[in-house]
Amino acid sequence: MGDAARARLGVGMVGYAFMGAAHSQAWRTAPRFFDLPLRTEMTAVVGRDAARVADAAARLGWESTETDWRRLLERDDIDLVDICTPGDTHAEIAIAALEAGKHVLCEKPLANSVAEAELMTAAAERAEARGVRSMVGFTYRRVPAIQLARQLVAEGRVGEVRHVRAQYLQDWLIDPATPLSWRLDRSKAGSGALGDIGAHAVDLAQFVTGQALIGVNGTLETFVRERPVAASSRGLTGEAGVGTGTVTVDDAAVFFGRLSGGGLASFEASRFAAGRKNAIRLEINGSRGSLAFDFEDMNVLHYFDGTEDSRIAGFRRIVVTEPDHPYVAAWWPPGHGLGYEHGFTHQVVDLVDDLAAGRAPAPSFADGLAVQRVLDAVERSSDGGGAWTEV
Ligand code: SOE
Repeated sequence: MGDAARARLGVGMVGYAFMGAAHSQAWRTAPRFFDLPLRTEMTAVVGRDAARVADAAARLGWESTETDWRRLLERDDIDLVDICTPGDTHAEIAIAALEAGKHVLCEKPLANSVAEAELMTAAAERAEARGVRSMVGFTYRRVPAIQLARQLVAEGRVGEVRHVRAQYLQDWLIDPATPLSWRLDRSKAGSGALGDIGAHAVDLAQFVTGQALIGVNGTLETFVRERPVAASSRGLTGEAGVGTGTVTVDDAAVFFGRLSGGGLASFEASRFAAGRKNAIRLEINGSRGSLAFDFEDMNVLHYFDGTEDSRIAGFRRIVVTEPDHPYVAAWWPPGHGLGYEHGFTHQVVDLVDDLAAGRAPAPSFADGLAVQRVLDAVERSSDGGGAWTEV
């Protein structure tokens, strides 16, 4: 579609660290590989330090800068606010932006508590009635192999779902000398491995099966309770001048759940799984077959068709890079593969398509709230010695 025919969508992004960089590449790349129905513009990026945000804008491709996110709400050239800040700021920014009539894309987990997530969802529902849209950033939904897995479950190819095994394993905290950062501070991050990566595992399990978790029991653990305070994180958790500070979140979470369809699910979220860098693993075992995925081999989905002749049946390794696989036609020839960043690009594509079509995007804030309720139930269960806890 030609530029003149498309309405403009001015984007203002808050935060420019890891997630800000990932979102920036998505806003830069989406219009170059996909035929977007709106003319997206990277209008402004926000950070508190004027010099550092100016540097980030130049590096990441933003046209202007602000040092206060509230300025985005006053600007007529901003249509959408993209929130890439720690969880403790999500509710305030998202609610204000929606009330100011700006669409919102908010990083996961939606909030640091169920109460905040409820307020955000209520604001999103009020805004929705005025055509102002919102989406929460569970980007792994947009990995082609995950989309295919959901399609296969919906087509009945695994039959009735009996077991879900979901793991999100990293190892970046194994070294006790790794310093404190906001992700280890409950007041900033809400929780640790549970909310940061367990949230993705919960969302994927619910998304792929199309079912909700109705109850859980679980245990959280913090293996390293004191860590050095890096110069850059002084004042964040430890006191300035003090050599170490306290980790106030979980390092690992292990929990079981029951799905609304009656199946059982087990979850592990850990930053202490040596050698596992970003291993999001999902296995679905149904009455007719199974599916297995590991993000460390993200272009592949394994499928076992239990209806096949047992002499030749076995897990089939599907390389999910054919043009008729979700999103793939816009990219490379079969077998050339996609990476971590493509999920963020697909997120922008789907969001812009929904905005142009006047559709409510998914995952919605209500979907983010549903995940938040599961996380909260896991924490309550752990506090209660691992007791069964309804979501
Ligand atoms: C850090 O553990 C982190 O960056 C998460 O916050 C992201 O959501 C995940 O995509 C990768 O790991």
